Amino acid sequence: VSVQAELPLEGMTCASCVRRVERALEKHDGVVSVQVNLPQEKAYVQYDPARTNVEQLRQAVQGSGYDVRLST
Ligand code: 9UX
Repeated sequence: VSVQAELPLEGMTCASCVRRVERALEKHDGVVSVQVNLPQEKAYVQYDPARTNVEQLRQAVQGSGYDVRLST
């Protein structure tokens, strides 16, 4: 089972940023697939909710030097 999260990113301004965020998320446990859209500043992450969650994904993004805008 996997679900999709749409993460609003901050601090990405070039294609290398996109690759960094993608790689950080791709190697994260439980992540199935990642697509980062630069103009939208969004990461679309397919993940297994039994193995990870949005907060952990957010920490993975932060570990790569970027941030996820907190939404309510
Ligand atoms: Mo591009 Mo991103 O020169 O942190 S890698 S702006």
